[in-house]
This record gives sequence, C-alpha cells and structure tokens, in this order.
Amino acid sequence: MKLSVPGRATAAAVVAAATLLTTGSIAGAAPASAPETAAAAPDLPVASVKAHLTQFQSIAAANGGNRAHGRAGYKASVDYVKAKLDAAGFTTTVQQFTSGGLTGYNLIADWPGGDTNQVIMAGSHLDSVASGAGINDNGSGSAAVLEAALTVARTNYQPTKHLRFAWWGAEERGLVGSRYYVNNLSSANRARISGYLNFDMIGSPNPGYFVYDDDPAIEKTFKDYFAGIGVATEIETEGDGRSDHAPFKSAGVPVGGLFTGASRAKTAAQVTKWGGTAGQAFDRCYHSSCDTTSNINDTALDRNSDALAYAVWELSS
Ligand code: DTR
Ligand code: ZN
Ligand code: ZN
Repeated sequence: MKLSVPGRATAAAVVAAATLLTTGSIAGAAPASAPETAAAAPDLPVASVKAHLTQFQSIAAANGGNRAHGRAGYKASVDYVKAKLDAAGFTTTVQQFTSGGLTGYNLIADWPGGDTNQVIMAGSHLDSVASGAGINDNGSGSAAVLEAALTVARTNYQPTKHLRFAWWGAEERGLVGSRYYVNNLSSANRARISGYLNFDMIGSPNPGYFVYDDDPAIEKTFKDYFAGIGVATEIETEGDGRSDHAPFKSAGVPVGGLFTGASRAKTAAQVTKWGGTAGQAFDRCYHSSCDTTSNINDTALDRNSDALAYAVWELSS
C-alpha cells in the first residue's frame, strides 16, 4: 500500500533540472526540458512480490535446500525468472561463466524500445548461500526487480531510455557474475549504461531504510520517494564493494541502490525512526538456514519495491 506522493511528477522534473544544473551528472534522469508529468510509476502489490519469494522457497526445498551457485536450485531459480520474462515479451539472454569449477549464469532481460544509447539497469543477485533458501538475501531484491520488470510489460511502459534488468549469479562468491558481465562489456556498451540500480536485501525482518551514497541523482531519486511517503532514510555505509553495484561503479557507471540491513545491530536511535528492536541485527538470519519466507518484513519489502519502481520510471522517462 502506498501513500500518495503529491506533486511528485512536478517535483521530479524540478529535481532533475536542479541536479542537471548543479552536478551535470544525471544518471538517466529526464533532461531539464522534460514534460512536467514524468510517467508515474505504478504501485507494486507486495503480494505479487511475495509470490515470487514463495516460488524461490519451493525451488530451494525441491533442490537440496538452497539456491547457491553451481547447485540445481540456482539454475531452477534462473529458469523460473526467465520463463516469466519471456512470457511477458522481454528479450532475455543467459550469460554463462565459471566460478570454482562450476557453471554460473547471469540472466539479462531487455525491454524492447527506448534509446539504447541511454540504458537504465536494475539488478539483484539471484544466488543464495549454501546454508539456506536465501529469501531475504537475496530473494527479496530478485523478486522486486522481477515484479518491476513484469509491471513494465503489463503496463506497456514505453520509456525514453532503454530498460534492462539483470539477475546475477555467484554474488556470494565475490560479485563473480556481475563482475563477469561488466568485464565483458565493450567500452561502447559500457558507456551506454546511464545508471545501475542495485537491490540486495530489501526485506530484512528488523529493517532499516538505507540508500546507497553514490551517484547524487540516483540517491536523490530514492530519497525523494521515501520523503514522499514520510519514511526517514540513512546513507548506506557498510556497502562499499559489498554487492553487485561495485563492478559497475569501478567501471565508471553511475550507481545507486537500497538496503534494509544484514548482521549489524539496529541502534536505539534507529528504532525511534523505524521501530523494531534495538540491539538486534537487522537480519538475524543473514546467511543462515532460517532465511526463509518467514524472514521478511512485508512493510519494508513493499516500500522498497515501490521505491524501486519509482526510480526505474523516473530515471528512464
Ligand atoms: N554482501 C551482501 C550483503 C551486504 C552486506 N552489506 C551490504 C551493503 C549493501 C548491500 C548488500 C550488503 C550479501 O551477503 O549478499
Ligand atoms: Zn549474502
Ligand atoms: Zn546479498
């Protein structure tokens, strides 16, 4: 459920113009002359996002209890996501790589249309650790990115910029899949990526609301969304180099993303902003077998899924 964000399209146009004037480095935001009414992102029903989590849980249960790199559960996860995207009209590509002697897979989905010289990407890692199903880490990001992509298709959104979605393999082995993807881009294709948005752990049970402190325009887009629904955010400080935005950042691509916290404990000051439990980890089941569909805070997943959609629509319009 999303509170209204009054005047946000006008605010976004003003923000885009201000950012262009001040930083000159807008990642995919509409040019200053953009129409007043940038396309408004639809709400992503959290039930639809959670339905994908249920599928990921079932996949893990049917494949040795996990969705880890090199295991059957990971490839079954790729097959599930790919089938949904193919049916929705995306152009999908499965990129193979090897890590630890085992075959890994990235899944890339392009939405036909838009300026392919200005590509907005949203991505998440699809693999879990071997100890469990990896529902918050990172079924949450993968399900939200999938539901946003399916909503693009369902609404036949035709953005100015080209949209590309990605699900990475072997993140838990050291950002292997995303690094392989970036390293295998030609310099021309790398330059065409206006921004990469990363979503890794966005439904933590004792959630914080963290925004990556990287590209200013992307950061502001996320902050504007949360301000519009009256939710305080903090800058993500533990994330540098710790998820799939890192290879893009190293290659000079503007990046941003959202995070609800892992094994660090929530402070009393943060509880005053967000509720929850002080002195307890944001996610007590981080990298554990208890990272199941019970390890999700629905409100956090809902808010971050809608923030993801808002940013994709705003930065590609
Ligand atoms: N490396 C991620 C979890 C993680 C830890 N800190 C951050 C900061 C920002 C994004 C993700 C993370 C993993 O275990 O998949
Ligand atoms: Zn992890
Ligand atoms: Zn993760």
